[in-house]
Amino acid sequence: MIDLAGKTAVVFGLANKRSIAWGIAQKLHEAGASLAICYQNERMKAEAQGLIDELGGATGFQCDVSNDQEIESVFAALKERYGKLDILVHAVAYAPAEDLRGAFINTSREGFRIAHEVSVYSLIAVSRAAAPLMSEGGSIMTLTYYAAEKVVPNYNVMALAKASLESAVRYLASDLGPQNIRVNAISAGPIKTLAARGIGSMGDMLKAAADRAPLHRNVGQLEVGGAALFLASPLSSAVTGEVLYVDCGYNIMGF
Ligand code: 0WE
Repeated sequence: MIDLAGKTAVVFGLANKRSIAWGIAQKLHEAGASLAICYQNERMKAEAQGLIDELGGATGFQCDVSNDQEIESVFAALKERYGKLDILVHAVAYAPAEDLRGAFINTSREGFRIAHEVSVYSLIAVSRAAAPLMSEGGSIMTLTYYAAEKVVPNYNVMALAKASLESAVRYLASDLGPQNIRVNAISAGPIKTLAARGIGSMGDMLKAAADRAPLHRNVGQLEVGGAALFLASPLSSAVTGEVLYVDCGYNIMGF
Protein backbone atom coordinates (compact mmCIF):
# COMPACT_ATOMS: atom_id res chain seq x y z
CA MET A 1 0.00 0.00 0.00
CA ILE A 2 1.21 3.48 -0.86
CA ASP A 3 1.20 5.67 2.24
CA LEU A 4 0.79 9.42 1.76
CA ALA A 5 0.13 10.18 5.44
CA GLY A 6 1.57 13.61 6.28
CA LYS A 7 1.41 14.69 2.61
CA THR A 8 -0.81 17.48 1.35
CA ALA A 9 -2.39 17.42 -2.10
CA VAL A 10 -4.29 20.12 -3.97
CA VAL A 11 -6.58 19.01 -6.79
CA PHE A 12 -7.94 21.41 -9.42
CA GLY A 13 -10.88 20.50 -11.65
CA LEU A 14 -13.59 18.83 -9.59
CA ALA A 15 -17.05 19.29 -11.15
CA ASN A 16 -18.98 16.10 -10.33
CA LYS A 17 -18.62 12.39 -9.57
CA ARG A 18 -17.62 11.66 -13.16
CA SER A 19 -14.68 14.09 -13.04
CA ILE A 20 -11.23 12.57 -13.45
CA ALA A 21 -10.31 14.84 -10.53
CA TRP A 22 -12.77 12.86 -8.41
CA GLY A 23 -11.15 9.51 -9.28
CA ILE A 24 -7.76 10.98 -8.40
CA ALA A 25 -8.98 12.64 -5.18
CA GLN A 26 -10.48 9.35 -3.95
CA LYS A 27 -7.20 7.48 -4.52
CA LEU A 28 -5.06 10.15 -2.85
CA HIS A 29 -7.47 10.22 0.09
CA GLU A 30 -7.43 6.42 0.38
CA ALA A 31 -3.61 6.64 0.61
CA GLY A 32 -3.89 9.03 3.55
CA ALA A 33 -3.06 12.40 1.95
CA SER A 34 -4.63 15.61 3.30
CA LEU A 35 -6.73 16.97 0.46
CA ALA A 36 -7.57 20.48 -0.73
CA ILE A 37 -10.01 20.26 -3.61
CA CYS A 38 -10.76 23.21 -5.88
CA TYR A 39 -13.84 23.85 -7.97
CA GLN A 40 -14.23 26.65 -10.49
CA ASN A 41 -17.05 28.76 -9.10
CA GLU A 42 -20.21 28.99 -7.00
CA ARG A 43 -22.16 27.04 -9.65
CA MET A 44 -19.73 24.09 -9.47
CA LYS A 45 -19.63 24.26 -5.67
CA ALA A 46 -23.15 22.83 -5.30
CA GLU A 47 -22.15 19.40 -6.62
CA ALA A 48 -18.44 19.46 -5.69
CA GLN A 49 -18.86 20.24 -2.00
CA GLY A 50 -21.12 17.23 -1.51
CA LEU A 51 -18.37 14.97 -2.87
CA ILE A 52 -15.64 16.71 -0.88
CA ASP A 53 -17.66 16.07 2.29
CA GLU A 54 -17.50 12.33 1.48
CA LEU A 55 -13.71 12.45 1.94
CA GLY A 56 -13.18 12.92 5.66
CA GLY A 57 -10.75 15.78 6.34
CA ALA A 58 -10.81 17.14 2.78
CA THR A 59 -11.46 20.86 2.32
CA GLY A 60 -13.08 22.60 -0.64
CA PHE A 61 -11.75 25.82 -2.13
CA GLN A 62 -13.10 27.98 -4.92
CA CYS A 63 -10.57 28.89 -7.61
CA ASP A 64 -11.01 29.75 -11.26
CA VAL A 65 -7.54 28.98 -12.65
CA SER A 66 -8.02 31.50 -15.46
CA ASN A 67 -7.87 34.27 -12.83
CA ASP A 68 -4.44 35.22 -11.40
CA GLN A 69 -5.96 36.83 -8.31
CA GLU A 70 -7.97 33.73 -7.45
CA ILE A 71 -4.82 31.59 -7.83
CA GLU A 72 -2.91 33.96 -5.56
CA SER A 73 -5.59 33.90 -2.87
CA VAL A 74 -6.14 30.13 -2.95
CA PHE A 75 -2.42 29.46 -2.52
CA ALA A 76 -2.29 31.99 0.33
CA ALA A 77 -5.14 30.02 1.94
CA LEU A 78 -3.33 26.71 1.34
CA LYS A 79 -0.12 28.09 2.90
CA GLU A 80 -2.09 29.29 5.92
CA ARG A 81 -3.97 26.02 6.32
CA TYR A 82 -1.30 23.39 5.50
CA GLY A 83 2.06 25.21 5.65
CA LYS A 84 3.53 23.13 2.81
CA LEU A 85 2.37 21.31 -0.28
CA ASP A 86 3.52 17.97 -1.72
CA ILE A 87 1.19 17.11 -4.60
CA LEU A 88 -0.66 19.19 -7.19
CA VAL A 89 -3.19 17.76 -9.63
CA HIS A 90 -4.29 19.87 -12.61
CA ALA A 91 -7.39 18.33 -14.23
CA VAL A 92 -8.71 21.38 -16.05
CA ALA A 93 -9.44 21.93 -19.75
CA TYR A 94 -11.83 24.03 -21.76
CA ALA A 95 -12.44 25.15 -25.32
CA PRO A 96 -15.63 26.83 -26.54
CA ALA A 97 -18.08 24.16 -27.74
CA GLU A 98 -18.27 25.64 -31.25
CA ASP A 99 -14.53 25.03 -31.70
CA LEU A 100 -14.94 21.32 -30.85
CA ARG A 101 -17.09 20.52 -33.84
CA GLY A 102 -16.75 20.93 -37.55
CA ALA A 103 -13.53 21.59 -39.41
CA PHE A 104 -10.34 22.50 -37.53
CA ILE A 105 -9.56 25.08 -40.20
CA ASN A 106 -12.46 27.17 -38.89
CA THR A 107 -10.93 27.51 -35.41
CA SER A 108 -11.64 31.01 -34.11
CA ARG A 109 -8.92 33.31 -32.75
CA GLU A 110 -10.92 33.65 -29.51
CA GLY A 111 -11.44 29.87 -29.23
CA PHE A 112 -7.71 29.32 -29.72
CA ARG A 113 -6.89 31.88 -27.03
CA ILE A 114 -9.39 30.54 -24.51
CA ALA A 115 -8.40 26.89 -25.02
CA HIS A 116 -4.73 27.67 -24.47
CA GLU A 117 -5.27 30.06 -21.58
CA VAL A 118 -7.60 27.80 -19.61
CA SER A 119 -6.02 24.44 -20.47
CA VAL A 120 -2.29 25.29 -20.63
CA TYR A 121 -1.39 28.64 -19.10
CA SER A 122 -3.26 27.59 -15.94
CA LEU A 123 -0.75 24.75 -15.39
CA ILE A 124 2.14 27.20 -15.59
CA ALA A 125 0.40 29.63 -13.25
CA VAL A 126 -0.53 27.07 -10.56
CA SER A 127 2.91 25.43 -10.77
CA ARG A 128 4.59 28.79 -10.16
CA ALA A 129 2.32 29.44 -7.18
CA ALA A 130 2.78 25.92 -5.78
CA ALA A 131 6.55 25.60 -6.10
CA PRO A 132 7.45 27.86 -3.11
CA LEU A 133 5.15 25.72 -0.92
CA MET A 134 6.79 22.47 -2.07
CA SER A 135 9.68 22.92 0.35
CA GLU A 136 10.32 19.16 0.62
CA GLY A 137 10.04 18.51 -3.13
CA GLY A 138 6.80 17.61 -4.81
CA SER A 139 4.83 16.06 -7.61
CA ILE A 140 2.79 18.06 -10.11
CA MET A 141 0.61 16.29 -12.64
CA THR A 142 -1.84 17.19 -15.39
CA LEU A 143 -4.17 15.34 -17.76
CA THR A 144 -3.57 15.10 -21.48
CA TYR A 145 -5.03 13.20 -24.42
CA TYR A 146 -3.70 11.21 -27.38
CA ALA A 147 -5.09 13.79 -29.84
CA ALA A 148 -2.05 15.92 -28.92
CA GLU A 149 -0.11 13.58 -31.25
CA LYS A 150 -2.52 12.08 -33.76
CA VAL A 151 -5.64 13.56 -35.30
CA VAL A 152 -8.91 12.84 -33.49
CA PRO A 153 -11.83 14.34 -35.43
CA ASN A 154 -13.49 17.32 -33.68
CA TYR A 155 -10.92 17.58 -30.87
CA ASN A 156 -9.53 20.38 -33.00
CA VAL A 157 -8.09 23.31 -31.03
CA MET A 158 -7.97 21.22 -27.82
CA ALA A 159 -5.42 19.00 -29.58
CA LEU A 160 -3.11 21.99 -30.02
CA ALA A 161 -3.65 22.93 -26.39
CA LYS A 162 -2.76 19.38 -25.26
CA ALA A 163 0.36 19.39 -27.48
CA SER A 164 1.35 22.68 -25.84
CA LEU A 165 0.49 21.27 -22.40
CA GLU A 166 2.78 18.27 -22.93
CA SER A 167 5.59 20.62 -23.89
CA ALA A 168 4.86 22.77 -20.83
CA VAL A 169 5.22 19.62 -18.69
CA ARG A 170 8.74 19.15 -20.04
CA TYR A 171 9.76 22.79 -19.54
CA LEU A 172 8.28 22.88 -16.03
CA ALA A 173 10.02 19.59 -15.19
CA SER A 174 13.29 21.14 -16.34
CA ASP A 175 12.75 24.33 -14.30
CA LEU A 176 11.57 22.59 -11.12
CA GLY A 177 13.81 19.51 -11.14
CA PRO A 178 16.52 21.22 -9.07
CA GLN A 179 13.91 21.70 -6.30
CA ASN A 180 13.04 17.99 -6.51
CA ILE A 181 9.62 18.87 -7.91
CA ARG A 182 8.55 16.43 -10.59
CA VAL A 183 6.07 17.34 -13.34
CA ASN A 184 4.26 14.72 -15.40
CA ALA A 185 1.16 14.19 -17.52
CA ILE A 186 -1.28 11.30 -17.59
CA SER A 187 -2.69 10.61 -21.05
CA ALA A 188 -6.06 9.07 -20.24
CA GLY A 189 -8.21 7.19 -22.72
CA PRO A 190 -11.66 8.69 -23.37
CA ILE A 191 -13.96 8.72 -20.34
CA LYS A 192 -17.55 9.93 -20.02
CA THR A 193 -17.19 13.14 -18.01
CA LEU A 194 -19.01 16.48 -17.91
CA ALA A 195 -16.31 17.81 -20.26
CA ALA A 196 -17.04 14.93 -22.64
CA ARG A 197 -20.80 15.41 -22.52
CA GLY A 198 -22.21 17.48 -25.32
CA ILE A 199 -19.80 15.70 -27.63
CA GLY A 200 -22.37 13.95 -29.78
CA SER A 201 -20.16 11.09 -30.90
CA MET A 202 -18.85 10.19 -27.43
CA GLY A 203 -20.67 6.85 -27.32
CA ASP A 204 -19.20 5.81 -30.68
CA MET A 205 -15.75 7.05 -29.62
CA LEU A 206 -15.78 5.01 -26.42
CA LYS A 207 -16.79 1.91 -28.38
CA ALA A 208 -14.10 2.45 -31.04
CA ALA A 209 -11.45 3.02 -28.37
CA ALA A 210 -12.41 -0.21 -26.58
CA ASP A 211 -12.44 -2.17 -29.86
CA ARG A 212 -8.90 -1.12 -30.77
CA ALA A 213 -7.22 -1.13 -27.35
CA PRO A 214 -5.27 -4.26 -26.34
CA LEU A 215 -7.37 -4.54 -23.17
CA HIS A 216 -10.60 -4.17 -25.22
CA ARG A 217 -12.35 -1.90 -22.79
CA ASN A 218 -12.47 1.73 -21.66
CA VAL A 219 -10.59 3.36 -18.83
CA GLY A 220 -12.22 4.23 -15.51
CA GLN A 221 -11.67 7.35 -13.40
CA LEU A 222 -10.28 5.26 -10.54
CA GLU A 223 -7.69 3.71 -12.88
CA VAL A 224 -6.49 7.21 -13.73
CA GLY A 225 -6.53 7.80 -9.96
CA GLY A 226 -4.24 4.79 -9.50
CA ALA A 227 -1.71 6.16 -11.98
CA ALA A 228 -1.95 9.57 -10.29
CA LEU A 229 -1.25 7.91 -6.94
CA PHE A 230 1.88 6.34 -8.42
CA LEU A 231 3.03 9.73 -9.76
CA ALA A 232 2.25 11.34 -6.39
CA SER A 233 4.24 8.76 -4.47
CA PRO A 234 7.97 8.06 -4.02
CA LEU A 235 7.53 4.98 -6.25
CA SER A 236 7.91 7.42 -9.18
CA SER A 237 10.77 9.41 -7.63
CA ALA A 238 12.87 9.29 -10.83
CA VAL A 239 10.01 9.98 -13.26
CA THR A 240 9.66 13.58 -14.49
CA GLY A 241 8.72 15.36 -17.70
CA GLU A 242 6.94 12.18 -18.78
CA VAL A 243 3.60 11.34 -20.39
CA LEU A 244 2.16 8.21 -18.80
CA TYR A 245 -0.54 6.49 -20.90
CA VAL A 246 -3.53 5.18 -19.01
CA ASP A 247 -5.50 4.14 -22.06
CA CYS A 248 -5.82 0.33 -22.02
CA GLY A 249 -2.91 0.31 -24.48
CA TYR A 250 -4.74 2.18 -27.26
CA ASN A 251 -1.73 4.36 -28.13
CA ILE A 252 0.62 1.46 -28.97
CA MET A 253 -1.47 0.16 -31.83
CA GLY A 254 -0.55 0.99 -35.43
CA PHE A 255 -3.36 -0.94 -37.08
O1 0WE B 1 -10.13 16.74 -23.09
C1 0WE B 1 -11.24 16.30 -23.27
C2 0WE B 1 -12.45 17.19 -23.11
C3 0WE B 1 -12.10 18.60 -23.32
C4 0WE B 1 -13.22 19.58 -23.47
C5 0WE B 1 -14.54 19.24 -23.69
C6 0WE B 1 -15.50 20.24 -23.83
C7 0WE B 1 -16.95 19.93 -24.10
C8 0WE B 1 -17.85 21.04 -23.64
C9 0WE B 1 -12.89 20.91 -23.45
N1 0WE B 1 -13.78 21.88 -23.59
C10 0WE B 1 -15.08 21.57 -23.79
N2 0WE B 1 -15.97 22.59 -23.95
C11 0WE B 1 -17.31 22.40 -23.96
O2 0WE B 1 -18.08 23.35 -24.17
N3 0WE B 1 -11.37 14.99 -23.67
C12 0WE B 1 -10.20 14.19 -23.89
C13 0WE B 1 -12.69 14.36 -23.93
C14 0WE B 1 -13.00 14.54 -25.37
O3 0WE B 1 -13.46 15.71 -25.84
C15 0WE B 1 -13.61 15.57 -27.20
C16 0WE B 1 -13.23 14.29 -27.60
C17 0WE B 1 -12.81 13.62 -26.42
C18 0WE B 1 -12.28 12.23 -26.34
C19 0WE B 1 -14.05 16.50 -28.14
C20 0WE B 1 -14.13 16.12 -29.47
C21 0WE B 1 -13.74 14.85 -29.87
C22 0WE B 1 -13.29 13.92 -28.94
